[in-house]
Amino acid sequence: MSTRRDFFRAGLAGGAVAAVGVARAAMAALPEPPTRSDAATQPPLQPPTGRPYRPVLTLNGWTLPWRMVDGVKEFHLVAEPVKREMAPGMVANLWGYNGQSPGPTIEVVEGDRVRIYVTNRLPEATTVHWHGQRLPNGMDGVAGLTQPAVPPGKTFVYEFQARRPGSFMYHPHADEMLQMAMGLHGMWITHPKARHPLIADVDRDFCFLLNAFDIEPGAATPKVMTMLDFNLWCWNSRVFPGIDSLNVRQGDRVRIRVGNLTMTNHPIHLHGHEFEVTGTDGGPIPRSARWPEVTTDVAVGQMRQIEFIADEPGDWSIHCHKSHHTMNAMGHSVPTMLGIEQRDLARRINGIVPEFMAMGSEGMHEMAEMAMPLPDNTLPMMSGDGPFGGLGMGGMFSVLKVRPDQPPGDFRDPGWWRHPPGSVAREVAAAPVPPTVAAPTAAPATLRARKPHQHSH
Ligand SMILES: [Cu+2]
Repeated sequence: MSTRRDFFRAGLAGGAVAAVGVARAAMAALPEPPTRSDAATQPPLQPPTGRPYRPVLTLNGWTLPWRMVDGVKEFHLVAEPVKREMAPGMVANLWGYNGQSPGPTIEVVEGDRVRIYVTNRLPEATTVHWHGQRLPNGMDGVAGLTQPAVPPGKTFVYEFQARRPGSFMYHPHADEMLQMAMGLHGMWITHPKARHPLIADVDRDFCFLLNAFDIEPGAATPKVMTMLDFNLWCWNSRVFPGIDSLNVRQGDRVRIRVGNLTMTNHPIHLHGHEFEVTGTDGGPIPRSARWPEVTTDVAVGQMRQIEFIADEPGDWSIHCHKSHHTMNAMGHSVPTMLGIEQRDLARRINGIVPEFMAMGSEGMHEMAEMAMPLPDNTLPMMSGDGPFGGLGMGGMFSVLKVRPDQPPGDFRDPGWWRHPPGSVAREVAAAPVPPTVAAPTAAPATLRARKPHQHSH
């Protein structure tokens, strides 16, 4: 039986958790704000007090502990600058809550009375908006509209009842574009208070936020005026290969809750299984309105909650289906080099720039496998080593690992799937086939006939 004390002790053993007092004397009445600085996925926080529920697992994150005061769950969020490792080899300067971006997940039970202290350690005013909640208007967290903004150095308190079960988010509603571009947000899960006809008991419950940053290769701080052209597509401010795998036991009913706080939509695609969207931030979906999918689009400001039975063993990709969202920071102005013979060009440039490498003549997979010289604090565009070589992925990509022998409740990474003999795609004996060498493309005859002036470029 795990207790809150065990949670803290386990964290301390890992060297990363510390309860930190904010001006201890002045804030004696407030709950201590726990903080974590590392990006390791923490085991689900078994509720030490209050009504029981099956907790969620936040990918590369954690759940915020609380204290009970006269039947009210009290939390303490601290908005502050943080350092976030996005994947090994790159640390970003972000804004977050309690040591991390995203902030810790808040988990409560339908009907709970909650009191959330918010301390602002940022250099500018902020608020917290509780996305999707039914609450008194003055608790909605919109600076100027429903409350004065929380000035730097001050603590405000929000109090309301968690009225309906579901998957929600929290984020600022003050200088929003900048504060969200810096990584200020988190998830909120309200568990049902009793058996709910539309909410299944699941064996594994995962959650993560989609977020995006624009960080120049070699830099560490996001460009905050970017509106659309972000270059790091993240789950919980992590990019592949920094995103932990989702580890389940074969036969488990699995729920994954995905919230989107980027500025574009993300079609999230799961391999090997069909799922149903069972809920949104608007609540559980009636059974008659669910249908099977293998991809679900999560639009801006939406939550999608998917469920499936993990009955196919193996290592199954789960990723955004926009292919440039499964790559890390890159120069968008690189021309297509497919089919362009660069060998002689590279040889001549090497005379001047020894590290120069010609890229992409035969596609870009080669880049996944070669060690390119990169600026400091920059990730390769496509990386990750799998059991069969380079994965050639980055960004919004992870792996659902389904194992017959994964112990119930154990979320540890079981390693790569060992495929049964004869079950992997393999080379067959055939005459060698030379790769197609693209000749400079001639315009089709019809086009040439009609538009003679256009074929000579
Ligand atoms: Cu995407």
